[in-house]
Amino acid sequence: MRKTKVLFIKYHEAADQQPLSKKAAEKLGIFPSLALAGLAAWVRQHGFPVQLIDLHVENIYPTDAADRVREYDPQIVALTSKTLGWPAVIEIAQMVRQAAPKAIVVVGGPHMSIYARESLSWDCFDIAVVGDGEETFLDICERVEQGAGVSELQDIPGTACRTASGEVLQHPPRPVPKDINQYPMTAWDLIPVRDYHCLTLLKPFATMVTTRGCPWHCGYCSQVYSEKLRFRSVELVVDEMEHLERTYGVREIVFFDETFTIGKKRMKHFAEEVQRRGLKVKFNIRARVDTVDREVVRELKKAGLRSIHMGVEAGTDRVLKIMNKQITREQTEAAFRICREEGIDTRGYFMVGYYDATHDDVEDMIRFASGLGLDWASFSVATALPATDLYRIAQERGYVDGDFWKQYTIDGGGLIPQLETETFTAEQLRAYRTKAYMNFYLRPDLIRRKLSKSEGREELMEMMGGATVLSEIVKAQVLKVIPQVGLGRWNTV
Ligand code: B12
Repeated sequence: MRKTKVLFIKYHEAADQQPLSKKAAEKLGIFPSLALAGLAAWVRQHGFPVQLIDLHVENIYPTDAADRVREYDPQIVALTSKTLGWPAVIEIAQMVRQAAPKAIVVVGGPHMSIYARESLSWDCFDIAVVGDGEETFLDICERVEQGAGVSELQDIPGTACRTASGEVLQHPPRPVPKDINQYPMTAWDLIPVRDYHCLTLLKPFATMVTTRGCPWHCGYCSQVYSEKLRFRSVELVVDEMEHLERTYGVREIVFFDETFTIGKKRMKHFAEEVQRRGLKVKFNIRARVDTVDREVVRELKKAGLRSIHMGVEAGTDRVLKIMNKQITREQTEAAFRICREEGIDTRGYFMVGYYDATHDDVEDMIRFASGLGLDWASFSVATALPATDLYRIAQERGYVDGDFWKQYTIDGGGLIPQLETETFTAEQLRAYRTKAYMNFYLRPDLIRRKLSKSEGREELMEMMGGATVLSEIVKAQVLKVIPQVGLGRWNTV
């Protein structure tokens, strides 16, 4: 075992939703960080002692973990960051600086792939890692093991760092790793698997991502990854499922891949392998409507597929085109019909307020959502996240102030801009979202359908739980105490 101890700390993802009660916040779902637990497994495999603290699952503030940081006395602290979580990540880094002043604080994750340089204006961070983290992070750990201090970590490819004079350097990225099979499975032993929860999942559950990269370019998606798709082998994926079922009694797996259903041959192989090993664990997946194939859905169902989630986004081909979603309304109808006929639970995601959408488009979308035969639907107001086409257009048209997210990174937060356009005020968008939820969930045919299913009563309870959360969110939004951003995506699972 090497002597460099590495501590991974996961931020509280509900930090931007503080007005919600603890009960409601918990209902929205808490998931493990695959980034941190994956990197922990990887450096541990190379001999480094590791520990992981998840502030979210423990539902504690960063300062509540200070004693544990002090006690572990790590040489390296590793943090992950998404744009919306950025203020929460800063708080952790500041706590670490106090509790373990000598530790090198490394931050990675999607936000670093966009604003690494600006992030380092916060001197509680030493190094920002851009893109896939394994090789770069191992490089850092090995150098520290050999005695390097911060000043000797200033030439590492794939990082940004701050020099002694305060200058921020950003080095060229590393080549994107082609083979993701070389990385070990998530360090599940570091994670309190039974403590994670989500309204619609069988407990205990686990999460997995089996691919990296995405070849599509949807206008609202933060393009922080390479477009080159890379797959984990079916054998390794099923090994992990087997491990989760046998070791932790996991009953459901959430495959968080944006499009799980890529490659008919791969899907059939996956379904066969799960059945060959006699696994009982159920799973749910995310897919694009244009990758849904009846034969594949049937095979996946035999293997344990419980539900499928797909982005519908809009009810008109015109808006889908503006979003560059590269699907049609007809493909959407066909995909959900197949899933319904094959007995798979379905969830659709919809967005209101995309630029150049009209009031008629939104009304169309609301009607479309109710007519698709979905079991669940999530509606969100379009948010112009950084590194999206939507953000570029919003800047060009003056819907947001300059480079809002850059300033937010430097300031450590800010009131997330609501995408008011010539067509919609923020208030109208909120009203449409509420209308969409009411129209969808208060339909007698939906309630009847849920009651006719064996899990119907449970589902209605889930819906009631969801309604409580929703009413709190709406209340909070009316009071304007929380940013509009992203809420629709919170109850995605
Ligand atoms: C699973 C997931 C979720 C889960 C989170 C589960 C969890 N606790 O981690 C849920 C559903 C809760 C979620 C919520 C949201 N999500 Co999300 N999510 C994903 C998804 C699909 C997979 C993430 C994942 O686990 N990947 C697998 C791991 C291994 O990859 P990774 O996280 O990128 O980590 C690698 C590198 O980034 C790097 N790295 C990461 N951390 C660190 C740390 C260190 C120290 C180092 C060295 C390297 C490093 O190394 C890792 C291995 O190579 C991604 C898209 C994707 N395909 O990755 C979107 C994604 C991360 N989410 C995104 C968004 C926008 C959101 C929401 C804002 C949605 C919303 N509107 O509410 C919220 C944010 C909540 C919050 N406050 O943080 C964006 C983030 C964009 C951005 N600019 O930050 C993504 C990229 C989707 C997209 N393309 O738009 N999400």
